[in-house]
Amino acid sequence: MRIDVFTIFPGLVDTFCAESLLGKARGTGLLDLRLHDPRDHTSDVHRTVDDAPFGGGAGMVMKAEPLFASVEAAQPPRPLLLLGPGGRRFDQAAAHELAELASGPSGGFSLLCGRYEGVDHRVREHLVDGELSVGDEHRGTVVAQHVLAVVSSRFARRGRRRGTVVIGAAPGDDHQIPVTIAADHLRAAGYEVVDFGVDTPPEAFAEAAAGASAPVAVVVGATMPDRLPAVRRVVRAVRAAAFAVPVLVGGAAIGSEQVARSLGADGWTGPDAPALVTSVEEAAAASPDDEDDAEG
Ligand code: B12
Repeated sequence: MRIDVFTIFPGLVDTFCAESLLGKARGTGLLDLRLHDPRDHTSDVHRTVDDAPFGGGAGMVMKAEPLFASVEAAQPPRPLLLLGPGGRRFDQAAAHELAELASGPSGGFSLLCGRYEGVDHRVREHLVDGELSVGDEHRGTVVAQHVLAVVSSRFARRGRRRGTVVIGAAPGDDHQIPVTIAADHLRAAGYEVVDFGVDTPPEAFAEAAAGASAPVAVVVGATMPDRLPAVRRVVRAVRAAAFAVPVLVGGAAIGSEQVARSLGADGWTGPDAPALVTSVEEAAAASPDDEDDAEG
């Protein structure tokens, strides 16, 4: 599938799309991502891409000329969709429709990233084929991620007072926010945390579990139910590498102790981060290697 992105921050998009599933898709040739910087189609020394709105009004909008020239030069697959708050809400149905385009004659689609107060009206009228909005849900995500980054940086790292907990999201799960919150709560409770973040291969969990200083627990998470088989694979890998280490599973996709047990885990972390801390404490207390931790 070819996706062309027109953005004045091609480096940001390229870096983000080099990681995780998108990175793998690019590596295997499934995704042909092409980035275009409208600044390459400016003629002034400052490479200006913004201008006051033609009809007046507050702020600056993106100039029409560099955008038209950039699209003209790239001949991107259509539809070309402007990303803006006034557009159709991007949801699962929209994602499926865009994916369908890959099997159609265009072989993909293109995105034009707005900036400033918006884009010159001629772009909306004559250049793009539609407009998409990432929706209220992800406006909230952006706020949450920024707040979380600040809060996380203030959590004290209290060292090995209570032992190490290994935590991460299962392979194919890219929901970082819950992992970060869960890891921060464990740190605040005095655990040293090996935080693998998202999309963690079973081998990474297994290796950490079997390391020289055995962790008090391994915690595997999933936010999407379709990742449950991947959680099961992680549990198996950890068991095979370090049978005595308790394995707990959690995250929004795992709603009960029963589901956790059906995945082969020793227990469920409960619905939120405070419950996770309690379940790690209980698992560590029940574990035969608990003597060091009891010294606290
Ligand atoms: C933010 C978000 C994203 C962001 C994630 C950004 C980031 N850096 O985290 C992005 C845009 C990447 C994203 C992508 C996708 N998402 Co999304 N996403 C969400 C959203 C809006 C919020 C999730 C969140 O952060 N919740 C807040 C956390 C704090 O709450 P929590 O999960 O309950 O966490 C607590 C517990 O889990 C608990 N816990 C206890 N123990 C443990 C242990 C561990 C290890 C963990 C992790 C947690 C945990 O503690 C946590 C803190 O209290 C939800 C919708 C929603 N409103 O919930 C959809 C949602 C989860 N996403 C969904 C989907 C479908 C996707 C995509 C497939 C969309 C797509 N077509 O590309 C992709 C999948 C990418 C992937 N491979 O994983 C669906 C899942 C549907 C389903 N049931 O399968 C949801 C429900 C949206 C929807 N309504 O359709 N998403």
